Amino acid sequence: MAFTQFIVLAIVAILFPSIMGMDFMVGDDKGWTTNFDYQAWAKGKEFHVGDNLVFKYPVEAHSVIKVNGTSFQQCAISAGNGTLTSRNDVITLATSGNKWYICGVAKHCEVGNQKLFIMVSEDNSSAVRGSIEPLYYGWMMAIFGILMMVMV
Ligand SMILES: [Cu+2]
Repeated sequence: MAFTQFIVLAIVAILFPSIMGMDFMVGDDKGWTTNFDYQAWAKGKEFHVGDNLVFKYPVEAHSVIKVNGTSFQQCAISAGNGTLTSRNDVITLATSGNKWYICGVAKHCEVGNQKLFIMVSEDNSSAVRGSIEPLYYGWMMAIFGILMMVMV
C-alpha cells in the first residue's frame, strides 16, 4: 500500500509543475544586465498568468520598471511606474497581454538595450488543458487506471 501511494505521489510530482506557475530567471545566469538580447531570451518561452519573472542584478547597478509599449520604444520612464530596486525583483504575471520592462538606470535602456518585452497568455490551468498532448494525457489516464486496479 505504501508503495502504491509512493507511485501516485511520484506521478503527481511529475504533473504538478505544469499546473503551478513557473519562475523565469530573466537572462538566465546572466541576470538583468546591459548588452544582453532579452528578445532572444524570451523567444520560444511561454509566459502564463501566475508565472513569475525574476530579475537579478548587483545592488544599485540596475532597476526594473514596468512600462507601456510607447515608453518601451523610447526608453522613456513615465511617472507613476513603480521602480523595483531590490536586486532580486520578483514580478508575478497577474494579467494576460503584452508586458514591457526596462532598466531605469542611466542610459542602460537606450544604449545598453536593457529591455524586455513578453506576451503573457491566459492562466496555466486552461493553457495546460489546451496544450497537453492528447497522447500524453491518454498515457497518464492509462497509468492511473492501472494504479486503481492495483490498489483494489
Ligand atoms: Cu541597468
